[in-house]
Amino acid sequence: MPTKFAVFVVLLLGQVACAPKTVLTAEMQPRTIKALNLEETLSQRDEVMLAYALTAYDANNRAVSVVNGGWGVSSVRKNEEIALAQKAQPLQLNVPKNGRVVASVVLIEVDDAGQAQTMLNQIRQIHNVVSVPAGLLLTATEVLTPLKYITIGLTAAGLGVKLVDQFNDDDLLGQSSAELNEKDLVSGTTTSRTISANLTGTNLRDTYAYQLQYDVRLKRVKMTVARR
Ligand SMILES: [Ca+2]
Ligand SMILES: [Ca+2]
Ligand SMILES: [Ca+2]
Repeated sequence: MPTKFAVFVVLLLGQVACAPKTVLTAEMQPRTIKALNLEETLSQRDEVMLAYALTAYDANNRAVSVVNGGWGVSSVRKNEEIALAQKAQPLQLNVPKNGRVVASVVLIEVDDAGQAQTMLNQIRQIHNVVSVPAGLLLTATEVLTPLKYITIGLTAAGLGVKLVDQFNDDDLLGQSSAELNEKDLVSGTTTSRTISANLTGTNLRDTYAYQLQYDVRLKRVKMTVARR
């Protein structure tokens, strides 16, 4: 029937006009944290928090955007494991074509829980993707610690100095980061990694050990972009 055919042609033209575009999306989700050995053995509890970030780089190795997250402050006892999937907000951002993404996380044992909570509330309030200003240029040749990544991310969001002040007062128990490249994509559409980080050390002759797990995912999703 001509009318049905006409409708088909119109729909087809519509499809061509709104050609699906693919977007590379990165996700980060903290999974679990387990206290194997407390930093503050005497009080038998640590007050811990996580600060984490996803940073996207373009094909020219320029950091272009960042999104920040925070969890805590939570009191933990020895051998306690905390499930974070429902508590720690997932991060998501788009990665430029032929780009890559770096996931970074730091674990902090805080001494002033009130002050740390105020900072975490601020981190959670700015839970959106911000662009990285050219002045905060991160190049591939620089050796960057996860803490540096997070500080830069929070600086880009307008919070960095406060965070560094906070870290000077508290104890950085450990840090971890992982990188996913567009080339890692399995069958060209998705790649997912669960990172297990053993965060151990000694502070004032007291040893501590934590186990942190987080997921990092990269996937290509189809997006229909209407053209006018
Ligand atoms: Ca200890
Ligand atoms: Ca401490
Ligand atoms: Ca403490």
